[in-house]
Amino acid sequence: MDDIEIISRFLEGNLNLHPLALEELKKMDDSEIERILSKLTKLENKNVITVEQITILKKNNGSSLEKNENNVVVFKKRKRALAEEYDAELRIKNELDITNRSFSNGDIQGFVKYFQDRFEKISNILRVREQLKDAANIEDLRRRSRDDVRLIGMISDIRWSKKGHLLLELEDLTGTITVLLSKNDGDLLKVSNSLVKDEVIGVVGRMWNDMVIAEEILFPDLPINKEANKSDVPLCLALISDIHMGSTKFLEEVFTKFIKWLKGEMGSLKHKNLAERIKYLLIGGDLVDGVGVYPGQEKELVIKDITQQYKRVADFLEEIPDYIEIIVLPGNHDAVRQAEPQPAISQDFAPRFYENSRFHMVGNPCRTTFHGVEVLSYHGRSLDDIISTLPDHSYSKPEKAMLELLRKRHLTPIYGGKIPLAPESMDYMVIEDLPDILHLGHVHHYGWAQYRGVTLINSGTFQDQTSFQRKLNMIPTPGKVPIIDLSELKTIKMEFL
Ligand code: D5M
Ligand code: FE
Ligand code: ZN
Repeated sequence: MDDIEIISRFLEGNLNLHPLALEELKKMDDSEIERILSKLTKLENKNVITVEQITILKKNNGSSLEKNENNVVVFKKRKRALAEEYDAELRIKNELDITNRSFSNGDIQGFVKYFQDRFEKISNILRVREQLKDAANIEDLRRRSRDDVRLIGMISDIRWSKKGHLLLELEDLTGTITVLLSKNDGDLLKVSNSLVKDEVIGVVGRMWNDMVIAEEILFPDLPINKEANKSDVPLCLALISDIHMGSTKFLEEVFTKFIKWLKGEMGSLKHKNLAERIKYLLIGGDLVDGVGVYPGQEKELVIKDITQQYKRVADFLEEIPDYIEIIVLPGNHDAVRQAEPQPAISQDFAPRFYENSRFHMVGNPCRTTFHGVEVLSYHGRSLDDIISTLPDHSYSKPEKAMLELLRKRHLTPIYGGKIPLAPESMDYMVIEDLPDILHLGHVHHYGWAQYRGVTLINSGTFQDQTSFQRKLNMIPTPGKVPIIDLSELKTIKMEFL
């Protein structure tokens, strides 16, 4: 409708419009205008209709027109939490979740298939690059007369030659070849700070005897033009991990504050308004401290039975308003197999999580879509390997190590590091489709970064520094909780310590 049509429709109902209200209505389609008009004609007091009144009547903001005690129709501000007004819209990608799908029996055939799948998936990502679209098989390289070559391979060995060159052994499905990064090419050699065994890379170079002299090393990386998805409803997602229930170092007061805030019982008005927009809570593993996870753990436990530990977590989580959906993935302290990918925490250990459909028990890693926003969650054990293997990384900057995972397009690029990997028939750890948010935990340190349209978040912990972490000089950041505004894809850091 144009200005005149809107004004006359409202005049027919004896309603005068403030100019700003008219502006707001002009943005709406006809059916929305008619819907608002039909509500306003019920109003007893028909003063000039303001833009505020129009905003209140917009769809889904929770306010309404109701009759008061004198039977007069008035505006009623919403009393329920905003997130309660909306239906949940989350989709768990079961096809990328190992729960109930594990076929691994750990035999050699399994490992061969697993590595082939890893290689194929990542080389397909690399092949999209202009420079690599004609990359050759390693076996064919030696037969070529041209001396400039392009290849894609998995790194099976990294070593320094006596003369100070960097030598990579690269493997594909047809053979292996040595790639030399010359000590005289300082810029190229910088890449040695981020290369790890078992990752798949692309090489541009030239043949020299039986070797490739590298001119450029290419990571699968992210395209530069990725647009982030956003939700069209004003809901939020809270990300946490590493609660460590049962540990003497579990910070009960801090966790209680967080739950109280979710219930709307704590915080400034601004923070309360934020809390009531939270529709989802995603827990990235290590809900409990577990038992027998490391030698001597019993001395650091207040709850020594794992079922009791889960029972206590459930006591806390069941306090959370019931319109909040809770997604739970396991970590290395949880009661599931250690080999990754890990299936969901089972009903045997955590029965109460299976009694209410608001709990979504998923595997590690897992992919979830919230109102169109894609979240990839992984507990984060491979960060230990990245941080201990590569020179530029530390526990105080987990987002930097997470960036390496994104650039390598793999959640656990180093095979046979600290993490046992199960040779499933496909590699669940490849980052094939790009997420909008990459969420990890495990290192107990808050982290945030943005890279090419992806938000990287480490959700920290609710456990104080353990004696082990003190020995390593690891300083955790308990009680910091990232809240994702799904409509703007912004992160708000809440602190509960
Ligand atoms: O791990 C929390 C962090 O502490 C993570 O970065 C690993 C490190 N950590 C803790 N215990 C050990 C042991 N025993 N060996 C090596 N690294 C460790 P979390 O999974 O919460 O224990
Ligand atoms: Fe942990
Ligand atoms: Zn952990």
